[in-house]
Amino acid sequence: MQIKLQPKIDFSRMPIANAFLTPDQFKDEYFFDMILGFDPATKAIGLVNTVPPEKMFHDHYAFYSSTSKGMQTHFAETAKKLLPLAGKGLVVEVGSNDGIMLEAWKDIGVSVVGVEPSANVAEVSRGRGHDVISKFMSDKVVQEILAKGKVSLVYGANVSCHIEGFADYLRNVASLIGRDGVFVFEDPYFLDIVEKTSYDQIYDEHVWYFTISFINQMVEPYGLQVFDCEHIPVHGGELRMYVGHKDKFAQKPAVEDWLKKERNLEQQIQILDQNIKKSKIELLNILNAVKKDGKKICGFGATSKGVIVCNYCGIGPDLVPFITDTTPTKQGKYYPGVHIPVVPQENFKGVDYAFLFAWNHFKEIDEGQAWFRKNGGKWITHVPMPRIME
Ligand code: DWN
Repeated sequence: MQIKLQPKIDFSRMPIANAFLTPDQFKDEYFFDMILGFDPATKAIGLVNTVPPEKMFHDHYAFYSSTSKGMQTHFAETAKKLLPLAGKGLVVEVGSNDGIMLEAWKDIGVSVVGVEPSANVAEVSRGRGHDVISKFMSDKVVQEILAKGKVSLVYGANVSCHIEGFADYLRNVASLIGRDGVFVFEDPYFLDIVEKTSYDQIYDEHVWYFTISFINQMVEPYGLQVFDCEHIPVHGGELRMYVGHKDKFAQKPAVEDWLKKERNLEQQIQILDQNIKKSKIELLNILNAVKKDGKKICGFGATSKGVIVCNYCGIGPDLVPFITDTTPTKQGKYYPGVHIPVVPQENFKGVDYAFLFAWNHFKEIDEGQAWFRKNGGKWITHVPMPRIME
């Protein structure tokens, strides 16, 4: 199925969100024109210009999934929930990163093979004893997996939306699950992005912004459909979709309920565009007022998302002098595009305000840093609207 994206929201020049830099790399930094597009025929919402996958996913990928305790709990619960679908077959986890979910499968005795093209994070999971194929998904990888056994479940968390060749990927998934298996995936849901003006979910790695309407069109040629779905709160709101063969898996009522909400997608994109522009003005008003008052501020969590906020709004070290993060490979480096220094979380002290670039982990962060608010510190967020949190 041919996807023809019409340009809708122009973010202008953006860097690679996970390409943390050393100063000698500033002059050769890679940028692309980031434009969100829509295809009325397939209902696809995605990036008009994309970055070659090899530039984003390689042997020094910066994001390690296990950096959040909350996500460890989420994956442990998810594995238990999906256990009946795994049955006695083989589970395939696409985008297994450092093995956060592979651990959860192992804990409940499920045989699983991971597929992870970023070699450094794949190596971490191999070190924990997991079977991981460190390649991009392909026809060859499908054969390699099927040689290991019959696949009952293909699972992917925050990976399917990263795959530019989505039609080929679905063909591979369809070959893996056959008529009996199920494909379950969870990615940021487009309607959550609209509702929360969480435009920072839009970046190079996220090529697609999923709706059931789009997925149904894409899987239809294989006799598949979204037969169930559920809204989950992680990463700012995701829709977990269950895809299986129409003859085997009857559609549950939840699917129709969500499909109703997906009407007028083009109009929802227009609303998002207007709200993003308002959000930028309001956020800059807050940050400029903090600066004018001579207050101390830092960023908390050097997320991919924050790279978009900073680059889109023009927030550099003059407004946010440093960002703290627990990931050793990000520390001592500079934030893509705007070159704000990233430092270990131990440096999170002595500030009056902290801008939550990792707003999706707020509960975990606020509990872990309870002393901050007790001592008069205040969090700043831009989701769902820019504000100083009371
Ligand atoms: O889809 C993707 C998601 C799942 O992960 C990828 N495209 C890339 C990545 O996106 P992100 O960088 O926006 O993810 P997170 O999970 O919001 O990143 C959190 C960052 O904050 C990590 O660098 C770790 C850091 N952190 C911290 O410094 N202190 C996190 C917590 C909870 C903390 O207490």
